[in-house]
Amino acid sequence: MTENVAEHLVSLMMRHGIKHVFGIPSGDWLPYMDAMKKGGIEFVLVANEASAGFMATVYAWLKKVPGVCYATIGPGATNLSTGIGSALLDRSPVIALTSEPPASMGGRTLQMAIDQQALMRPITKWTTRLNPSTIDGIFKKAVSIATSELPGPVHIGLPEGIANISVPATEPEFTAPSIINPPDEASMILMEESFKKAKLPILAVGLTAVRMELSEHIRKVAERHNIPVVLTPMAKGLLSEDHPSYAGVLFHALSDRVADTHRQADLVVGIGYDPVEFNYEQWMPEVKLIHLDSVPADIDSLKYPSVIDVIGHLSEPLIRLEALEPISSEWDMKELEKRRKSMFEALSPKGDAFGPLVVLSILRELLPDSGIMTCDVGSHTHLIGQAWRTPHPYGQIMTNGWSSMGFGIPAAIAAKIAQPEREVVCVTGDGSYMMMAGEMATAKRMRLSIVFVVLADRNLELIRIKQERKDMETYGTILSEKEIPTHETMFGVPVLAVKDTDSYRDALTRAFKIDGPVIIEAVIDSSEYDSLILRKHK
Ligand SMILES: Cc1ncc(C[n+]2csc(CCOP(=O)(O)OP(=O)(O)O)c2C)c(N)n1
Ligand SMILES: [Mg+2]
Repeated sequence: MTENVAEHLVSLMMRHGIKHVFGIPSGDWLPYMDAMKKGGIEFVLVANEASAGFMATVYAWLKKVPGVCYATIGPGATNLSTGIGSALLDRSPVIALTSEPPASMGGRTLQMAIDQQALMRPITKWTTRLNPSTIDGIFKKAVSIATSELPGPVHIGLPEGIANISVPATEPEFTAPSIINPPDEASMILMEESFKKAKLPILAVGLTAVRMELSEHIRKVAERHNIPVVLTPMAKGLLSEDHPSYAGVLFHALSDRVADTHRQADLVVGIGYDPVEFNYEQWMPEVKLIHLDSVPADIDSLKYPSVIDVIGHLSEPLIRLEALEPISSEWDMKELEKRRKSMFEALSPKGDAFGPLVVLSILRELLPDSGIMTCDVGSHTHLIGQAWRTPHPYGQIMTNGWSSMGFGIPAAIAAKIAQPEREVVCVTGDGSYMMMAGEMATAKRMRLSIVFVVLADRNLELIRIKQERKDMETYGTILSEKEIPTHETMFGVPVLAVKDTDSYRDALTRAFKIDGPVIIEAVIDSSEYDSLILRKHK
């Protein structure tokens, strides 16, 4: 029995639970799409290949399978590269496929052709070309590299013309994600010894802890020892904002108030703390660090000479910390509660201003706790990072490693595809929206019930504020001098334009009942950002 390369690739993907591939086709890709249609994988046509990379990133997180995206040769591949960057720096196991020139044209001048292997090298963990005679081995290696720590993208170039070559129709083998071993005993003993001596230790929780699903362990360690916990933005959801140990999110709005807690620490315990979001030295007091992660701490060792690396799977070391006698914590948990309350008070809407705070607070009220909110990159992200109550990991989805504008809309589409039973909303800035507006056609075509809230402030606010803080004149950051006229629909998606709180609440209530995507254009007064974001971190 034989089948062709395209069919075999599809059966390999099916064997790994992959049900969707995101991209924009080319002529050479047609046999692969045909095989997907017959084999039960949906090809999701997008408006821009960058979205395909973002979608594969988010799909992988939510489905716990490798995310797959495709782009054609040359410009398709360069567009896709922006999305692949997210898989790399937001740590998602993605298999990126691109069409490449056939081997016979190697080194020749060819329309659309660039060296795609060279293009992909710095933004992937591994890049190769598919060879029909070793297809199973290549796929196995791709899955294994993509899913091992730190997870990330791999690239497989598909030389043009190989799709119809016959290969044996063998039963595809399943490649399980690599097992992460517990840290070595000596490092865990060092960890225990240092932890027992601390009076004011703080837990700093990051992205790896989301992947390793450590919420329960983190909560138990915090409760056992009565100590505060800070989170990176992408670790939101690992500890409830109402928990007595919750001390806030690093880097984002009112970071100076969060610093009032971590400044006092005499020991930092990084739990899955990935500096790709925010380097330790940007916020950490100059004290000892215990770094529990899958890879050693990346930290300035002159400034922070005292680091204990505890490298491996983190369940075991956290169970050990849970089992210790409670330390004599000197943390004033009443003061911590006061700080937490006053921080959330400062992040709640005041008066009748129609700004980002009220937009977020009404959205939080109307979105069920089981829902997912994705966001983009800008001032709004900084506010969301601190203000958005996130009841479970991946309840809020952002890109704080790669931080590419344009992430939010495709992320919402992928979330709805991966978990259709959940309510999905996206909060995006107007600049970010402009980058990915075409994906409204994707959401419409797929009849995805997603509410897209566009914060229309006619500015690249985050950059405008940075400009202002440097005493520079506003220049090159204004998207539109005048209010942009609202259209009733965008690519067939209804647009509800609102300018005040009451009409926003009505529009949102209506939007949640509409079958299919809806855009809410919230024309906001953005002045709230000025006092809340880009504060000191130490
Ligand atoms: C692809 C990309 N280009 C540029 C930037 C730099 N950048 C970060 S935030 C931002 C402004 C975003 O504007 P908008 O989406 O309107 O959000 P706002 O800040 O207004 O809330 C820019 C230009 C980036 N992060 N990614
Ligand atoms: Mg804006």
